[in-house]
Amino acid sequence: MWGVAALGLVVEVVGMLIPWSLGLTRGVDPLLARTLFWWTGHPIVYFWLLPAYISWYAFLPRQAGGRMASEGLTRLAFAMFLVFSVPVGLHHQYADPNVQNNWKVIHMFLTFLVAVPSLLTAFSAAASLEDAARARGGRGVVGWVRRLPWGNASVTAQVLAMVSFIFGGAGGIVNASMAFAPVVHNTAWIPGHFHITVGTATTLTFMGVMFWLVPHLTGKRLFSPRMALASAWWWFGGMMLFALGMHWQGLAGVPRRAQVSASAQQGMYDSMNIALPKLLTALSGGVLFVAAILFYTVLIRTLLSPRVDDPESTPIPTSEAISPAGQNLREASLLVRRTEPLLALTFAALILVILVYGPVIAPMLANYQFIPGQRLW
Ligand SMILES: [Cu+2]
Repeated sequence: MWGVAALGLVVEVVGMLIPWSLGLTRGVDPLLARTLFWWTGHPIVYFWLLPAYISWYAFLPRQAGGRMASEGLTRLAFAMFLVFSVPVGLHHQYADPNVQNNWKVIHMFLTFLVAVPSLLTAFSAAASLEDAARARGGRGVVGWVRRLPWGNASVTAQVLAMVSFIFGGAGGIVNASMAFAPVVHNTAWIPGHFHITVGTATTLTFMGVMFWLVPHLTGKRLFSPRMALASAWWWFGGMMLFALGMHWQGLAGVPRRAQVSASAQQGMYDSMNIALPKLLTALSGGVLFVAAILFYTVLIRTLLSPRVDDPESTPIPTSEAISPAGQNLREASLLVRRTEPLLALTFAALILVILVYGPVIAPMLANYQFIPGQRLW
């Protein structure tokens, strides 16, 4: 994925920015630069998200006392991410001129396809948690949720992270849609969206992973598991308040960045009826500050505590699958060289990227305009 995703930024930096900075060219073409940037810029979110997914598939089921739902489904989800993560960058450029609407629409539909592996993951994660809760005596259609190991800070942090990602994913579909994007474009909605995706779904997952990984790597015991648990709940609560306040303000029209002078802004905000969402956002800062203090206290006190076990004596919580890889899949990886399916998928991803970016970039190259811009050096 990184090989394919990095190409855009590499071409932009090596072909445009470095020659410009050395004075070899008169400027850059901003539209082409933006397009190459978003080729890489969209898949950058998977740099955060996929490690969290790996934890949800490979470790969390075991930690909760259950099994991963299906190995085949897991492989399919990651294969779909590889193929569909890159050819979607125009969904960041709906407002850019000189890009044909047809291509924006095609990138939009490919973006919606990325929702498929995310929904597979939601199904798979819920199924493995249900498996864990039923093994612990959970009953009922939803009553099993109570039997999850809510006292385990690592599990709780990751389950709360998944809950936040339900709202983050729903908002993402709004952002990706050409019909709704202009409503939320450049408003407070957007940073609200980041805070429940990267700021909670992935950050809180990483916090949960650290609660077992740091003891595993150092041979030290987690300092105050109760404080660790509290930090997860405070972070989740704070981010939910923040996101509610910011999405709400965005819909009211509050800009994402300060765009006018402070006095003019005051008059503009007065007409918006945003006292309540502003209060929520302000409160959330305090809640998140408490969460951060709790988290870093746990982390630093853990690191400063004496070593009590061999490093790596805490087991890595690797999950088994309820439905392991089928006979075909296992035979395929024995008969065919293991790397071949991966190569074929990478090749498919590259072809798709060329198909949907070629006709967008070719006219930009044909109409290249040197814009001098500002020299900051
Ligand atoms: Cu994107």
